[in-house]
Amino acid sequence: MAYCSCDFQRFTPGANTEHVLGTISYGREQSAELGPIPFVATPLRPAARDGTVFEVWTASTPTTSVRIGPVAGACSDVLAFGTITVPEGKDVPLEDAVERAYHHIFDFLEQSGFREPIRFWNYLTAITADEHGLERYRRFNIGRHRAFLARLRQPTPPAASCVGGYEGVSVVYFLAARTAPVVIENPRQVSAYAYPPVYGPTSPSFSRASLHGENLFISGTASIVGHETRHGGELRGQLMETMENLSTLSHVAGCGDMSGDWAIKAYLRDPSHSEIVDQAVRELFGPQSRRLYLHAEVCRTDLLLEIEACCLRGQESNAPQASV
Ligand code: 3EB
Repeated sequence: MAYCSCDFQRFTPGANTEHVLGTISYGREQSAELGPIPFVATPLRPAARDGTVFEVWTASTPTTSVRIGPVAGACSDVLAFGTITVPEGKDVPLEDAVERAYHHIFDFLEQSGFREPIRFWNYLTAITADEHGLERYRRFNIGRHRAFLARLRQPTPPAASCVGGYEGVSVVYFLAARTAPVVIENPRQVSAYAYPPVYGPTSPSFSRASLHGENLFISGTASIVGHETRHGGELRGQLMETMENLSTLSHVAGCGDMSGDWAIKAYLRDPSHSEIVDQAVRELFGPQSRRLYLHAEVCRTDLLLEIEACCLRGQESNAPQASV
């Protein structure tokens, strides 16, 4: 059995919350009945627009809630989940708010003992909007990069997704462990952290995938080959290229037989694309995969979609897996 699972469901976890690491909501604000369980109210909405969906991370062992500063978290034997709202203010440049949020996250990692982040999700409001002469996503990259430079123990950053939402506030949530992940790059793509400066003053700090034990966390993946967008504005072409990138990463990670418990999240600029995208996702990851389609703004305006995937299949091994 894997050390955690990820479910997409219509309701918040009910009476049995003993194993819950965290709940992420698409379409609903904080609800009181969850008590100390970390709850993330995202600025994203389900593509289907017919109510709220919850992403629920559950551990294979009982969890304990931990709050360290502004980070709400929970830990199992081998895994920590945490979340923070990005402290944006009227006169605070986004890079400063992001840098501060990530410093709080590193405080959480150090104090909880789960020192190695293995996967980040970043949901920003107005991601491609201009903020005093620089795009907000580019400001985000500056702030994240500064915090990683100061605090990240791993030689390369772990997997991540970064997309935009339309309502509410910017949030970050993450999974962490006591051992660092093995990071994986895609031979079809330039590493994001080596993108040329045309995409912003600081390149994005993420790896294409993190492998922790036998569990694979594939970053938000789009129709990018080398460092360039392919099939700009064209759905079928972007979908084909994105699936090729996901398939390549799965193979490189040793998960190419596509067995295991897959949880897939797709971010769609146009929510009416969900049926076409679902056909391709089912074909690659199988009809038994868990799938969630969200209405989101992808961080390049010519990209129509971004897809992430988790393959949860292995026990945690206690042996260190990467040099730190
Ligand atoms: C890309 O490949 C598309 O900045 O954390 C995907 C996943 C993307 C994560 C991030 C950005 C991020 O560059 C965008």
